[in-house]
Amino acid sequence: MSDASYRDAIFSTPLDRVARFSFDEQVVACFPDMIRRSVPGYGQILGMLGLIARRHLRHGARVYDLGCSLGAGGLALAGQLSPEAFRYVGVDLSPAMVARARETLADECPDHSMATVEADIRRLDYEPAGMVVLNFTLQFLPPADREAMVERLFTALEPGGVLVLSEKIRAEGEEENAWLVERYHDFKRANGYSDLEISQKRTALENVLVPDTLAEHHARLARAGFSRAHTWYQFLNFASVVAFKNEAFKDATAPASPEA
Ligand code: GEK
Repeated sequence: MSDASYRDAIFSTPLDRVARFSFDEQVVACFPDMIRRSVPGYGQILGMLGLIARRHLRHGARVYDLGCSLGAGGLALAGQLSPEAFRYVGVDLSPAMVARARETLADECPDHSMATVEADIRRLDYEPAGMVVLNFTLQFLPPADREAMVERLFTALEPGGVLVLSEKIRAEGEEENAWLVERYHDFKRANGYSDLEISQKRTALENVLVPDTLAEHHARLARAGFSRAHTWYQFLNFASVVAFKNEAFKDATAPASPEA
């Protein structure tokens, strides 16, 4: 990922009216800084994609990265897997994101198969895939669209395919949720965001980012047909789940396939 990214200062001055958050040019320019300072565990989750792929991805299979933004998921995979191991398709609705992702992926991983598509992930015609990455994207779809989205991804996955779903989550209990949100704001403060920035960003995301509980995610995955789903990561109110379609059993003690 290009580090020629600006520091996120979008909400640093008082705004009369805070507009709904959108992934426009202004956000794209500071996105790597914004996501690193705003999403607990972002780098660790990216770092695990290659390890999960090595263990579960059929050699040479297609990997969708939905809501790929600047293609960080693709860069993480290409950094860990050989060019023959997978074919990456990054999809995003924001033209500014896709343009930057396309450029970065071509520059940084010229030997890998790295495609980018500007599209709404709800309406894409999916080809069979061995892995789907939904890193902090489902949370931006209207809640009413999430069930059908997960069902479509289940259908697109090959038997043995794997879905990695990372999301901002809401805790079941009010008290627990309030504690997690407060500590999340502490986390943002510690990463250099002011109280004004935190509160204006919160307003901008109201009704744009609507988090589900982990139980809601697991129930939806089960309804779609995933045979098994594990929450493998949680840091404050951010979590990642891995879900398997008709899993071909793999010996957990065996070394990951060397060719991947
Ligand atoms: C990363 N996964 O760096 N169709 C396609 N894209 C969409 C849609 C949609 N309907 N709705 C939102 N997006 C990335 C981070 S960011 C998360 C993902 C965040 C896109 C939107 O344009 C944005 O690029 C991305 O989903 C969400 O690993 O900013 O918190």
